Amino acid sequence: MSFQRKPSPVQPSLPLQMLLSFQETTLPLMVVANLGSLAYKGWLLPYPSGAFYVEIVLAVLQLPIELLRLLFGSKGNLLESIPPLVVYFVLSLLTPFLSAFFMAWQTYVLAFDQWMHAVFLALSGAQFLMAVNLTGNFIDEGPEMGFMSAITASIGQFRSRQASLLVVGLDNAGKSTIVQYYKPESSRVPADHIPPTVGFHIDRFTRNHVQLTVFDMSGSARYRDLWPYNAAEGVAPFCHADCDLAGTMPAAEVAAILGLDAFKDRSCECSALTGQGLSQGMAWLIEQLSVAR
Ligand SMILES: Nc1nc2c(ncn2[C@@H]2O[C@H](COP(=O)(O)OP(=O)(O)OP(=O)(O)O)[C@@H](O)[C@H]2O)c(=O)[nH]1
Ligand SMILES: [Mg+2]
Repeated sequence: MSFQRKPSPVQPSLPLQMLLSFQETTLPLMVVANLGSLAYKGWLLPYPSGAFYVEIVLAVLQLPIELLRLLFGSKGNLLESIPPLVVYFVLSLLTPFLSAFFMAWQTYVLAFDQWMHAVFLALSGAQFLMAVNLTGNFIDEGPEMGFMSAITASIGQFRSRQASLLVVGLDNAGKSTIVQYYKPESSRVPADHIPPTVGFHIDRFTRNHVQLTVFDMSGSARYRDLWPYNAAEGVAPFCHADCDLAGTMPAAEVAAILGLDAFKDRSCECSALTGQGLSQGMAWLIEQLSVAR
């Protein structure tokens, strides 16, 4: 079994930029509408002393705070730079509080206030998620990890990861049975219904939070020319011993005969039929992928 990292192309995100520009343009309108709503309420309704002026100040302050946030977001996106995105993330922490204030906590809340700030909050939330995804891509691409990158790296960890696995080995070795075992139960082909693979078979599923694309190659001599040796970035030997059968050789003995001494720490007895040992095998493989990142 060999593994390969999927390259992540890093470019500024167009949808994120469109959203940022849209909010930059409409923000002054929203602030003016907010002040208009406050003036209307102040004219009609009695405010507790001081509350009216506090709300006016917050409405005015929303303009520079949100504008700075959007400008740093645009700078980080367009320059493909992480530090401005970190400032964007920090300023984004204020957005839900300001929106919540005008949607629920100010003295008088009109339906108009709720709608206006709910739309603004929803757009900011979508934009925040896009920025997290983009930052993760930048981190994947950059070899050096400074202080700022380390902060956003932890945010990037929540992104789903992807990897391609190439499964090769002798025919009838149990490759397809192992691959099926790793799939979710609902889409798994029962072990006694798995035919010998013709050519190769591609499966896509998620395991240990990693989206895997598995190329299950036939081991038959006539198809071995198809094995794309050059496509692999690394090789993870995976010695599969049918320990569910009586009289089978212990895994350590099989590894010794195959000269896999260097991989002793990774040999364990497993069965594709019972699943014994397979979870540890996949956990080790995923760990290698994380290390390779
Ligand atoms: N007892 C036992 N039988 C197994 C195990 N793994 C696979 N088999 C059986 O071995 C046979 C071959 O399994 P496959 O998964 O089709 O083998 P393969 O390596 O994909 O073979 P090709 O596609 O021809 O390269 C099937 O009858 C499986 O049920 C195992 O762990 N224990
Ligand atoms: Mg097969």
